[in-house]
Amino acid sequence: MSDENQQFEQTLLETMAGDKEFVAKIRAVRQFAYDAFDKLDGDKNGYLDREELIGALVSDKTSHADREFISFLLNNQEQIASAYEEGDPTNTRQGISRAALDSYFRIILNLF
Ligand SMILES: [Ca+2]
Repeated sequence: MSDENQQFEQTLLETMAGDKEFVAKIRAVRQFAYDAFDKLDGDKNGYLDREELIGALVSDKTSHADREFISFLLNNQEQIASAYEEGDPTNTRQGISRAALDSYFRIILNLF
């Protein structure tokens, strides 16, 4: 095997390892979002809006690990919210619904 091929294989392996970690992280975020949904949804309207997520992010009660998950949700809020609109485009403005979480993570995890 040439050096170039070896190099290519090495890069490919590293990329795949990176994907595995990424998938594990995405799964962890999904689990967190499902488990913490009711707690995060302060006004119990069925949507996680920006204020609720930011409130949880800055709360002393939120662990470091959970902050990372919440940051992910905040950074991807619009994408997640628009993954499932229930036929009503105003839903994306209300925040993330459970149905949107379902659709979003199904789409993301199908890519791997
Ligand atoms: Ca809410």
